[in-house]
Amino acid sequence: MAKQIIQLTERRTWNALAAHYDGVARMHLRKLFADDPKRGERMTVEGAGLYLDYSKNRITYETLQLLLQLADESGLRRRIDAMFRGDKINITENRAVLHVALRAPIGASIVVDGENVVPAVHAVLDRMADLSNRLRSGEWKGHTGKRIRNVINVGIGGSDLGPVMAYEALKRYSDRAMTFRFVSNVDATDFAEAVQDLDPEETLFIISSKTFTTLETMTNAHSAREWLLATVRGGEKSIAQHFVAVSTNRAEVAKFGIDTANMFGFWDWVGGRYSMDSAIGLSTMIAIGPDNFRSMLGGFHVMDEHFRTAPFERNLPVLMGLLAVWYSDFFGAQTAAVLPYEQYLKRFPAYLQQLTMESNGKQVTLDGTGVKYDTGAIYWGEPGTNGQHSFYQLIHQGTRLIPCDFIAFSKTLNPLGRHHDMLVANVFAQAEALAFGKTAEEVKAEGTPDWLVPHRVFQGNRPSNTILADRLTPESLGKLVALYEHSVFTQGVIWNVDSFDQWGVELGKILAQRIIPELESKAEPALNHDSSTNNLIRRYRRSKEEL
Ligand code: G6Q
Repeated sequence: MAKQIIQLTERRTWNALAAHYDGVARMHLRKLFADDPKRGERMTVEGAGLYLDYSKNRITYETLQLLLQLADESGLRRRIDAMFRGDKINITENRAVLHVALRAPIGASIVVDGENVVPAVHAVLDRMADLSNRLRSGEWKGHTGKRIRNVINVGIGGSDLGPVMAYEALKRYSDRAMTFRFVSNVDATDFAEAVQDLDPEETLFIISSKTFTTLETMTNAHSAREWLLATVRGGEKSIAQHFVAVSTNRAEVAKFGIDTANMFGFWDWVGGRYSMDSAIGLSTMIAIGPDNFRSMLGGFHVMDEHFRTAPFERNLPVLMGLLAVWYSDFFGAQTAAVLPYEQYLKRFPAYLQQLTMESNGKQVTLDGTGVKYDTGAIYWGEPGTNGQHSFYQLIHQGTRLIPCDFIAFSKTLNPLGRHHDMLVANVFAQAEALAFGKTAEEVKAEGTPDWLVPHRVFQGNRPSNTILADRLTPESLGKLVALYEHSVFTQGVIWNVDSFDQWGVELGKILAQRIIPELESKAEPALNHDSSTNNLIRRYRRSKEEL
């Protein structure tokens, strides 16, 4: 990769944006809307079947032009092409970044190290479909001949958050005769609670781990194996009917005792947090069936193509990515809220936390020099309307600026009385209240006593995006996830960071490996940590001995 010599803060457009910001920061959305009665129609874009209204952002048309210019100057087009072409853009791990290949149609060609990877992707999908069909039809039986009714995905991070989110999001499409659970934490409570009401003879574990060496996953996998063998007394033979693996590490899978015929592979060019549409999505496919899974992939692909081909001014992920940069770096916004008004998307914010924060929580550029600007924001959120009765207070009247993404669907999967109109009315009302607020004059005109007026004023001018889709389907979920994947990519390109490594998770893992024997050893260990860590270890050792 060619070295980027010009630092972001030295770019002409960056400095133009900084100067421009001073003016925009003083403008109120009330005025911007009043000055341009068509703003709410103009600052919208429809792409890949999703509608984005970005008019309630603190921008002018000039801001938009400057941000788009910044994207050009930062080489966004070149970097998009490099990703789709299979260039090794994850430079610190020397890997291609090709989650887009996971949803490429069968005839496509994406070449990595001289090989078209698309046929291999489809071969794995076909094997996953075969397993899913056999489980869903009852043909695949447990060791004692009972039908498999429970599927437990054991994995963590990228091998867990996507599957959990997708299962919850697409529950309406799932086989309700089967139970799906997800175990991730090394805290034994996670495993114990997941299996406490299940019959081992009817349970299949999917051990999902790219490396097959992750401490949490392997600890849980071994506990699962003991739990199974305590009931199903078939020894190693029973493992084959109750365990399958999703991994890139064949040797470790075999060592665990899983038949490698029941191993589903993926590749080093699929990052953990970008893997829910690879074999890591096996639990999703078993739950919703292969056809639905393929339509989810279709949705991802439609958004991939939109991102790859749409002009930047009409490109949803590009616009959302640029707006995220605008708030992080010019308004100094520390966080961003994602607020899905769809109960099935309750795990979507948690999924996005990993996607965004593990990708762009970086402090050095691709050249290894320290950044002189803020990178990835803190993402958080809860499904509406619940959040309205808790943290929205701070978004409306607190001192911090929190850009919000509202996500809503025109049609509900559970039509019931007036619920859906009420739900959607709340999304629109929140975005409206945030943008326009309520002035002191308006509050006074309602007869509010003077002393109470300041408490009841809403400043407004709080920005938000509204994303509208038709209905939550496997396809629209794929589009939504891809929208955020590519928005994250756009931000990473502007910030010139490697959005695809995650070195920040390493140190704690290494230190834990050192501390485990110190907690377990019978003899008092010689401790060489700092005084706080030493003291905590001693205290824990003492109290675990007490009755
Ligand atoms: C994601 C990260 C990380 C990873 C987990 C699990 O991008 O790489 O969250 O997914 O650490 O790793 P394994 O799949 O190797 O167990």
